[in-house]
Order: sequence, then C-alpha cells, then structure tokens
Amino acid sequence: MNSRRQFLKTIGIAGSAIAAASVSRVAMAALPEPVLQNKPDTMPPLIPDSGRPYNPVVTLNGWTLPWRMNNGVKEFHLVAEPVVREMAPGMKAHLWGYNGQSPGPTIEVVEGDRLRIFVTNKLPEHTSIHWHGQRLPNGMDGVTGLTQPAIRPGRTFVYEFVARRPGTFMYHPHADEMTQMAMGMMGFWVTHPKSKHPLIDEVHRDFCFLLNAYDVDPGSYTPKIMTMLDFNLWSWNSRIFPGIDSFNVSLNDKVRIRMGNLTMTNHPIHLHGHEFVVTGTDGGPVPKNARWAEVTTDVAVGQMRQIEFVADEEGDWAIHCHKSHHTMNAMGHDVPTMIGVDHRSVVKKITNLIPDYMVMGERGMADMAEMQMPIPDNTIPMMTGEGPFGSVEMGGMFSVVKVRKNQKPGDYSNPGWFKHSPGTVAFEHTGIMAEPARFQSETGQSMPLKQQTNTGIEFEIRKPSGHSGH
Ligand SMILES: [Cu+2]
Repeated sequence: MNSRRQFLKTIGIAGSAIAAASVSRVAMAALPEPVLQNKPDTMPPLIPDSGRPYNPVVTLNGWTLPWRMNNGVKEFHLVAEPVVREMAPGMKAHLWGYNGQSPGPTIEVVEGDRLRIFVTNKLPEHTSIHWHGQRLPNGMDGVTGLTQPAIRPGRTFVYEFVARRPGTFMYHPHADEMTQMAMGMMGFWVTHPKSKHPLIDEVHRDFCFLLNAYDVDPGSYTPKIMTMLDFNLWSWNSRIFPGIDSFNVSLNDKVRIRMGNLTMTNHPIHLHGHEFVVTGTDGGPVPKNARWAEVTTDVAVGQMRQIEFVADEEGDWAIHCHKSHHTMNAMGHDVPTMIGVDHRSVVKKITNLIPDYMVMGERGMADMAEMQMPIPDNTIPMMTGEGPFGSVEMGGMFSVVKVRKNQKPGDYSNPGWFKHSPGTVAFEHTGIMAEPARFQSETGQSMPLKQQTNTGIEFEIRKPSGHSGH
C-alpha cells in the first residue's frame, strides 16, 4: 500500500482528486476495514472461513474480497478510487477501480446469504454500483437518479439484499457510465449454490474474468473516455497479453471459465484442443438438454457466459478472442496494406529526407512482432509474447490453458512450457518432395460415370412385396 501511495505522490495525480474525496476517519471507523490489493498477480482462491462452505473461484490476475460476519450478515466494503494498474509488464494505466485495483475484487457469496455492502466513494465525482443480474429490492439496484441518489465524493452508501439465485454476475457503476467503465470500474460476482444443484456441476477449477477495453494513446497513461469503438487495448481483467496469466490445470480436470463482457463490442471466445458447453449465463444455469458442444462462444456486450470442459488433452492450448484485431496491442490502425509492394526505389528517396524511415508490412505484418523499433515509453508492442518456438505474435485478449499430468490439485502456479513427446510437433520437411499419389477417377471427373452394363446379363427382379423371382 505504501509504495502505491508513494507512487501516486511521485507522479502527482494524488493531488486534488483524492484529497477532494478524502473520507473522515470517524465515518470509516464502524465499517469493515477496506481490504486493498494492488499486485496484478492471480491470487489463490479465497477459502471461506465463515458462512456456508463453497468451492471458491480463481480470478484471472485478480482476487476475491474478504468479508466479515456481523450477526449473520456478510459485510463487504468496496472503495471506489483511482488506481494504477499494470496492464502488462512495462505498461501501467491510470484507471479507476475498487480497493486498489481494476477490475475490483471478485465478490463470492452463497445462495441465501444476507448481504450488506458498504460502498465508499473516493473518486473525484459521484458514483453508484449496479449489481448486474441480481434479484433484489428495486431500491438496491444502484441506478443513480432512478433508484437512489448518487454517492457523492467522500460518502459511503450501504446496499442490503439477499443473494437469491446462484450464478455468474458482475457489478459496475450506473453513474456517468461512459467515463467510469471506460476507466475500468467493474468487478466479478459469483453466487455459489447453497447445496447440490441439478444444473450446477462441481468442478476442479473455476476461473473468472471480465472482458474490458481501453483507449490509451501510446506513451500516455490515462484512457480516453470519449472513445466509442476504436479502442486500442483489448483486455481481460485490465490485462493484455503477454500480461494475462495462463489457466493452469491438471489433466482430466473439469474446468469452468466464467466471463462477462463490459466492452462496447462482442467477443467470440475460442478455446483450442477441446470442446466446451455453455452451462450458464447471467440469467442462470442452462438446462442440460439445451447445451451443445462448441469451440467458440460469442459473449455479447453486457452478457456473461460460463463454459465447461474436461481438460483431457495435455499441452499449451490457446484461448483467445477470435476477432484478430482483439489479439493485438496498441497500433496505428491507418497503416495501409503494403503486402507485395516493392518499396526499394521509393525508400532510397525517402531516407534522403528521413534517415530513420522504415518499410513496414511489405511481407505482411508478422515482422512487427520481432522488430526492435523504438516505441514510446509505457507502450507494449502490438504483437508480442515469446513462446518456446519464437514470437507468438499476439497481444490483447489472448492466453493459454496449460493442461499438465503433474499439476497438483489446488496448484495454480505456471508449469512453464509444455514438453512435447518426440514426433508430435509439426516439423519442416527437408527431403525431396515426392509426387503425391492422387485419386484418379475413371474419367478424371469428380462424379465418374456409372459402370457400363453389358447386355445379356440376367437381372434379378425384386418385387415390391419383397419376394424375389426370376
Ligand atoms: Cu474481441
């Protein structure tokens, strides 16, 4: 905590913003101590030490908010505040979030829990929290102006409701949403079933993350909040590849991954090497007879999806958004397509004027991944990530599901790269290319003619009754 305060002070953003929203010590005294976290690591699951037991989730590059029990009520304390989020090693963004981080901590409760959530506003402007997908009293729904007054800077509001149905949910402000969500204010919410549920299976690993997007100019720190579509950082839990942790599981684990989309566009999330089924949405569990196997599922804006699969293929399996622009980091989108263009004569003329001029993209854009091009401070290359065989040429919404025989239950640590058995990796052919044997149909046509029938052959006649005769 200290180092972060120091950092804020050093870079000088602490000034008016935080001071304006300082909360009096007396007012805070009766509240549950706000728990803060500012490391970008994936924290181990929070094993519940009070209340009904459940199997906790693991938040990708995030954590779960502890609570206290107060006369049978679970009490949480969220603090809305400016944060510094490392989006990937080498790139930090000045965001808004909760309890030291964007996204805020995951809230995990159990169906039937009575909840009290204190929300303290340390932002320079008012806010509120909407509990996306919850059944609750209308006045607890968190829509500024409609169901409650705004939480002004420096004030604390209390939300009270019962977690009525189990499932996969999220929370976010319903006040100046365009700004506050563009700045990273959001968090995950999981309500576990109170007992064995016919549509909610027990799993070995249960991961969750939010899809979010930012527009941070290369070399700068604060997202542009007016951007509607042309975001340049496509992130999972405010992290971009190669900063997104891998999903580390044991061979044959049943794995659940929960996702929610708070960007301005849809994300078809694709898993390699396995088929999964969508077992639930923010509307609840999907009936078993309505599930089908997929390898890509689209998560539309404001939707949540939980997918499940048995990780029965060892290896390092990519998981990513299938929109190819969403697996890249910040770039200029107005680069013309130069594939096939011979620059040589032009380059000479240009370098007379601009000695540093560089030809880009005449063989495609893959060179960008390895190019040692000077980029502004606080900027991650557009395509990057070093794998065991070279550059992965990815960015943004990309990670890896690592399936290993010897990953112990409860061990979420990164096992390193997969060691392929000999003869199981695609390889370069170096011999003489033999002429492949091709199927030759009789006439060379795709639909060969029927076999000619000779005359003079006796045909066996089949009568409609099924009896045969001559
Ligand atoms: Cu996407």
